[in-house]
Amino acid sequence: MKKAFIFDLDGVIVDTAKYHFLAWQNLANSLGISFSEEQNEQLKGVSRVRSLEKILEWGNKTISEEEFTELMSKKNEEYLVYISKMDTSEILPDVPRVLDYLISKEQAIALGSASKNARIILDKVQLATKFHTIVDGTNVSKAKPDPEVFLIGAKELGVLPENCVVFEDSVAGIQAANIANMISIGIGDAEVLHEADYIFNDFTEIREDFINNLVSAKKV
Ligand code: B16
Ligand code: MG
Repeated sequence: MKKAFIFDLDGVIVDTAKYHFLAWQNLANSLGISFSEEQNEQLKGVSRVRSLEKILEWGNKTISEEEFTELMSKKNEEYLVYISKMDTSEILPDVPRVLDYLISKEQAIALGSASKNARIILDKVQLATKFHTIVDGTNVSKAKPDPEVFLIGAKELGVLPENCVVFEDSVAGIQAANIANMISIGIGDAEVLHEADYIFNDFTEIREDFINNLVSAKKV
């Protein structure tokens, strides 16, 4: 039986949340807005536009449309400086093992990320060739928890949603997978990701027999 396995990027394959944090923090501080790691948590899986809107809301600040666009590119320029220094050492533990096992079992594999920088990051960590299709922030119009990103991935792989498995680190991403009627696997804190069908701290906990069961399982 063939299943599709859809991977989120930030927080699942690599820990780029720390770079988003540094770039958003600099930007927030330049506007006189304080920005904590807890607030950064709330931006996981959230689009760039929505992230800036939230920071401005937290700081009770209104800016012009022009300034908004300028700030968005400024944030991304700084983020790209961090990204440019990434290499394979930044891949989260056991991600390549799970990807290679799925490939050996001839399963379909997609990326389903909100990031417009997903391709650059996958190239930097040399994982781009492991994916049959890459769906990212440049292909979607609706942000997670809307299931659009995962549904496009399933369609491109020619696999029905109920035969798809999604790995996600954000609440919005787990909700998107559930709405899409896909099996949702949370990577991270069990309390935060309690809506997921299964939860693991990281990929080191995902064993081959679990993957074999997923290959024959169906979302109920
Ligand atoms: P960019 P994911 C998301 O990626 C991040 O979690 C989120 O923090 C970020 O704002 C969003 O991508 C957009 O990223 O600014 O690079 O387009 O977790 O969906 O892979
Ligand atoms: Mg993520």
